[in-house]
Amino acid sequence: MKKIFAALVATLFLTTLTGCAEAKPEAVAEVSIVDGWVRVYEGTEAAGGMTGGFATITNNLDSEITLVGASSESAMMTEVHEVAMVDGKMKMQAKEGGITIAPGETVSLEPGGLHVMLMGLKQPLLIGEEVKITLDFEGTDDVAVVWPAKESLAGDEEYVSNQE
Ligand SMILES: [Cu+2]
Repeated sequence: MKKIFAALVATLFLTTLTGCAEAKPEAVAEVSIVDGWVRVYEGTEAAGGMTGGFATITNNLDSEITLVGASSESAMMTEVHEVAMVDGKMKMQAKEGGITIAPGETVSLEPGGLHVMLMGLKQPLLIGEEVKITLDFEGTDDVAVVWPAKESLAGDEEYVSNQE
C-alpha cells in the first residue's frame, strides 16, 4: 500500500512539473519490448546464414501499432516472418502487412511462430554476442533493441529458402 501511494505521489508530482504542456506521461513507454533474443543453433550461426530474433512486444497505446519491418547491421536483410501451413507443410514466410498489435495487447515472437528474420549474417554469430536491431513500427516510433544471441534447439522451422 505504501509503495502504491508513493508511486501515486510521484505521478502527481510529475504531472505538476510538466503542467499543461503536451508532454505525455514518461513513465510508460508506447511499446514495451522484453525478453528479446536471437537464436544460435548448436553454438554458432555461420556468416551468410540466417536466424530468427524473438521477443515479447506490448502495445501500451490506445491505438493499434504494426511491426512492419526491421533492420540490423549484422545482416544483409531483415524481415518480419510468420510460420504458416503451406501445401500441408510448415514453412516460414514474410508476414504480409506486418504484425499488428491491438491497444493494450501483447504479442510473442517465438521459435515456430512469428519472428524477426535475419538473413545473410555478415559474420558468424556466437552465443553471448549482442545483436543490434531496429524494429520498424507503424503507429509508433521505431525502436532500437540489443538482443543477446542464445542457443536454442526449439521450434526447428525450416530456415532455408521461402521461395521455391
Ligand atoms: Cu523466418
